Amino acid sequence: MSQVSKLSAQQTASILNFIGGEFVAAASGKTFENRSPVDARLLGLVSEAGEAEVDRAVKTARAALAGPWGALEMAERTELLYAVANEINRRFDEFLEAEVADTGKPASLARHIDIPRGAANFKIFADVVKNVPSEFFQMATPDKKGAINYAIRVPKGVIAVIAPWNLPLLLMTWKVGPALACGNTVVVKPSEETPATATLLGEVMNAVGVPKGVYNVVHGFGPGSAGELLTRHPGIDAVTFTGETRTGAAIMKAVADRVRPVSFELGGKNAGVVFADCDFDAAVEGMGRAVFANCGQVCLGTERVYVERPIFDKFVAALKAKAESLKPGRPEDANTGLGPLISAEHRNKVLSYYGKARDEGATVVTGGGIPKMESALANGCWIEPTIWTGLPEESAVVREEIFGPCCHVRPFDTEDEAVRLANATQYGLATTIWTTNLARAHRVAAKIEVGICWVNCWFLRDLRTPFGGSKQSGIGREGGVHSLEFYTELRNVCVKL
Ligand code: NAD
Ligand code: 6OD
Repeated sequence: MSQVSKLSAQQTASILNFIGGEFVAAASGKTFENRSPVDARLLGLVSEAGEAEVDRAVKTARAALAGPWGALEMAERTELLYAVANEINRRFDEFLEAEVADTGKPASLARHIDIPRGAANFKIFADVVKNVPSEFFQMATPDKKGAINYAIRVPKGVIAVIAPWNLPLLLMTWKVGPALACGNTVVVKPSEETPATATLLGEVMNAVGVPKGVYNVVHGFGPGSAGELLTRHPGIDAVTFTGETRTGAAIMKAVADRVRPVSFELGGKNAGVVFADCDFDAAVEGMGRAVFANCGQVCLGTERVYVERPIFDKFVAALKAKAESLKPGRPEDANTGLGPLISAEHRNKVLSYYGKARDEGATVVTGGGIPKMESALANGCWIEPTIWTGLPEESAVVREEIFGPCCHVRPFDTEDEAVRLANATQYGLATTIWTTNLARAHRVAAKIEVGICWVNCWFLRDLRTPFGGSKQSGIGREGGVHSLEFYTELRNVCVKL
């Protein structure tokens, strides 16, 4: 039976840590509940790794580096990664079921984005590492015999991967894929909210013959739990993390004494900029996705929308219609347009911003509360998609990341004003611009302080391009060869002839 699909009748952990190729319960016997955000039903009990399990996972990963994994040729390693991708695709429905159960997101979304990208992340980085050019220089020397000087890439070592809950498999494999392709081993700490697919991936690793200890998973929380234990462990060589900016700050402190490198994909308060010359229907459709997809729980999503004044009223009305067309419901229902938020705690946070918006005098264009659901779903973490206008830019609702299906819409009059408003944030992750004036698109894209600027699209990207955030939205870039900067060390070799 799969490790993740059934809740144990004995109420022992049904989701276990994965260490050295084995599924193991924590020696402490500690577990925590994994509940569905759709109806609060208990999905399983998760074994919470303690110091002993984290230590074992890191040491096992170290041993695998020196052992069978380190001994593989690159071609053998990449073959295994292609096999991992194929096996995820073969077990597509199991991954889909597990991801949808943990997140409550519409199955159609996970079917088109989360699971295919989970598999693709292994294939793309296997392709990348096979095609990296290396530097090579011939040098003159005083004795006229010369030297050759070149750089080789070696794995960084044991990588700690700390993942969030919004796109669990996609974002975890976005880091595990390149880490393994470069010859590292990993210890993954999935979010406590979404432990299933990382665990299922352990079965895949075993099935295709990835050596034991290469991929390890420890479950638990952040502070005082598996997350902090892992980032503080002296045996890790680097930390790659996706999550909130303040968690990134805590992880930086945890690794500071040992001066370990970090790669951070952090929070955002992304702007959408809609010019009057845009393709109106495409802009409404695109901004609708950028604001409401995954119930607003996408780091690249838009919570600040700036619309050129001549089309402001028409745009707000069209976005309102879009929001109101999204029906909340069960993930497997084809008519479901909106899933729940991830947890009751997160819903309380989002609702607190809904309250602040009202208190600060926002015009609530639509939403602002909790939808009425059928009784079986009444305990789920449902929330209404919400649009506000009329708030000052200093408002917490306009400045802080909410991570819910909501946005504030404000008019602008000039291109310069739009750029200034978009840049007025401590974050710098993503922007989406809508215009048919290509010269303007290039001009504005160059001025907006973000890691990625979309023009007339959103969430579209060739995975070989750099991905990451500016300002407080991150440190470093991953994607294609850019991932190699983090997951390998360059070693300079100079040979006197
Ligand atoms: P989070 O920071 O609360 O948690 C992320 C992970 O870090 C979890 O596994 C958590 O257990 C762990 N963690 C928490 N505290 C820790 C600590 N002190 N030490 C070690 N690990 C710790 O983030 P989240 O709520 O899971 O995800 C939502 C956030 O992630 C949002 O801010 C969103 O913008 C951001 N995000 C960013 C990107 C990006 O690419 N920039 C992508 C997805 C999500
Ligand atoms: O597409 C990706 O690779 C990526 N890292 C997406 C991040 C989405 C944030 O929620």
